[in-house]
Amino acid sequence: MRRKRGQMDGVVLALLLVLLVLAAAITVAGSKKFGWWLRPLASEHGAAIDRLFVTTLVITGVVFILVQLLLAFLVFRYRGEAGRRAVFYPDNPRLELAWTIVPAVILTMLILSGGRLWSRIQLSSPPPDAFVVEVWGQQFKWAIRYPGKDGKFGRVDMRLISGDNPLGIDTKDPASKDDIFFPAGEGELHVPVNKPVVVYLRSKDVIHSFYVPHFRVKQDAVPGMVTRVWFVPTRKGQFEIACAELCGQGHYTMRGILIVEDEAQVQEWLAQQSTVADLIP
Ligand SMILES: [Cu+2]
Repeated sequence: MRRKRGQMDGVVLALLLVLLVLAAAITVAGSKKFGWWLRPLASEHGAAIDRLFVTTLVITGVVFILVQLLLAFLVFRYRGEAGRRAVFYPDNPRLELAWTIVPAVILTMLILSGGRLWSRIQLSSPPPDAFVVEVWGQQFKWAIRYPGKDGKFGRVDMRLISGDNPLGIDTKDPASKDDIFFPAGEGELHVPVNKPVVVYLRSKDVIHSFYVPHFRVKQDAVPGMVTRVWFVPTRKGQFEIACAELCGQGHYTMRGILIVEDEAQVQEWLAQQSTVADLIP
């Protein structure tokens, strides 16, 4: 009976090892095909985020590997054997203190540096000449509004929302006349390269989250309030916008396109678009 159990344990162990190797192989093959970890960086502030991310990964990764090795060693070293009796080992205050204080200190340092970086990015004000755009979340697409030549967004009121006026723009407000808007899912977000871009976020229904992985930008769009995020794109190209807040059944389809190009190209493109005065009678 004893031998049979030993054989079974051996089979389970072999299967686990095969599974482990298989999982590692799939992960490595997948990373070759889809890229490994973070998307190639395309914003100014992102480098500091990546540094903190890698630091956190290295610290937690080393601890993870050490703990697993220790666990494996202890499981093997003190495995059940004929004649062996368990030792009664109720506590060890010194050891417990050490394994409480050391992780607490490390985690506090990580959290503090994360908080400092976050406030540096999020609480700092964008320069006054920044490029400004508004992005609206709506199940399950993004709507976009540019302030137009005057640089000011017109007033919006949800009671004015209609088929022709999906964002509820108040056409009586003079600042709204030259606004340029794209109903949900109908436009691309064009922004200039190497210039601060401020994105004001709104939502028409539930909480969404404006997520641009290449820019290390992620900010919630909350119904009833306007949130803000700003960044400096450092690379021209097309980037994917995703929704990072589970917002309903179609959440996974909530994608948008962000195009970074020269400022002159953005202005030229904007000049070709219809304004509120053209579109809403
Ligand atoms: Cu969403």
